[in-house]
Amino acid sequence: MFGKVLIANRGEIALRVHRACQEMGIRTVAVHSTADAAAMHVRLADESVCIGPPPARDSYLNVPAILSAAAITGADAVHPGYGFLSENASFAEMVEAHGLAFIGPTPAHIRMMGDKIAAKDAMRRLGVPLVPGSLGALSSIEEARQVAAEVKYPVLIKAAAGGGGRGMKVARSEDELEEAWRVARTEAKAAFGNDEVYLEKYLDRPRHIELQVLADTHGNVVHFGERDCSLQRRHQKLVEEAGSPVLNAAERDALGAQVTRALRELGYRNAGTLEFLWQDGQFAFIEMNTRLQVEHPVTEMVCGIDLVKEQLRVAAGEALGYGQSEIRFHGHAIECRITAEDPDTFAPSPGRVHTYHAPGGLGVRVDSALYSGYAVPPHYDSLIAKLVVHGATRAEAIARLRRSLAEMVVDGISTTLPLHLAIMEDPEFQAGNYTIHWLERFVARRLEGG
Ligand code: MV4
Repeated sequence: MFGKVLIANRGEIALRVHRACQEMGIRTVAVHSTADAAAMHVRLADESVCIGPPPARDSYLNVPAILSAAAITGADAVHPGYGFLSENASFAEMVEAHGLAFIGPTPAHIRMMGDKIAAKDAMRRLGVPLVPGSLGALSSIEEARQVAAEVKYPVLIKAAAGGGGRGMKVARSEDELEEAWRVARTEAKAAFGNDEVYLEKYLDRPRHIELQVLADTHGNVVHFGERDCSLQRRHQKLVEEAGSPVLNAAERDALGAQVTRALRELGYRNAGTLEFLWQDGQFAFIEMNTRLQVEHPVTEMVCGIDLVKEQLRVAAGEALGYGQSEIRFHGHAIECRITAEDPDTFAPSPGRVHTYHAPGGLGVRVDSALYSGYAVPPHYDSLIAKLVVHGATRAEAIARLRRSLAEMVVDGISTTLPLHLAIMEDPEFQAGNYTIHWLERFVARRLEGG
């Protein structure tokens, strides 16, 4: 096992990785910007190195500074967390070139999945179901017209280098296609330096369901079930649950078997998540994330495993040591992403937290780097705490979240706690009756209602 791991991240996820290392007897190195000198991830790590000024591009994205920090502290592995450099294939390559282990997939797999066309092509060849659309990149507007006529309108033009909702344009009919094609390509070129686009039939009311997988370097691949991440606003997830209210055990097993077979074939390693759109009982693969995700705790709660420890073990070359049949799903888990934002307008609300009080009790977990007196810096994303609960049933998990949200105190800044409480109290949410569009409408309705 590794002796020392450098954690190339900040906030709650840096703390999350530190905790796994600590329990495994691995020492940790925190890196931080000057804005984060008093941050909890720095306080708890065994060592810390300042890697630059507040802007992420000069610190948490500063590859030479991070590699130097690893060298001077004698770290033997790097955990990238999520965001920042976590899905940067060149960074993973440089980490390995410096003789360090990258705690994640191979650079080649990160690169493949970063290209949404290559990712879909690989999954198609491996028999994973996709949304109907173009086979590969569109070479001309004529080809776009032809494929759109085949799959029928409405259609979406998506950027190969996109993902997470960036670089997407809908065309509801043939008159809108040329404009969508032109705008998507222009935006993709400007945002990613790559104007390759592809086309898919537009699904109008899907759920976003993703599957958590883990692979060792000995050919073993398992899945840890699905998460329903449909409750999002402007591509920011607010609530995630495991399992999905719309899947039964047989459907989960069938999807899992198909996906683990595909990833074994691909020679994938470490953790990953396959994103699907689900509509009318059908799954369609859209993208794969080659990192540990924000919402991984709901999976941990229903499976009773520590995904970060598993990442560390397989990155060190250990075999999984268990099979799919030994992974069981117990009860239901829900996560609320509490952010430092106005709960009505979503305006950022950085600043000093006077009082922080975390809820507790059976089945309650809070992943947060907050403490009383901490100042949330304005330079980074606004996530301040993940409140995750487990219950024997979905109804128990919701009841537990309602009482935990009511117990939680974050004073001095605005947070989304009141919005989360309102979601938990909503009858449609309680019935599990929602799509990817539900939350935007809920937020609008709440605002009108005053
Ligand atoms: C789609 C779609 C409908 N049809 N693809 C948005 C983010 C990116 N990961 C894929 N996205 C979508 N792709 C087809 N063919 C609708 C979305 C989408 C979405 C997907 C998941 C979660 C939230 C979403 C919000 C708006 C649009």
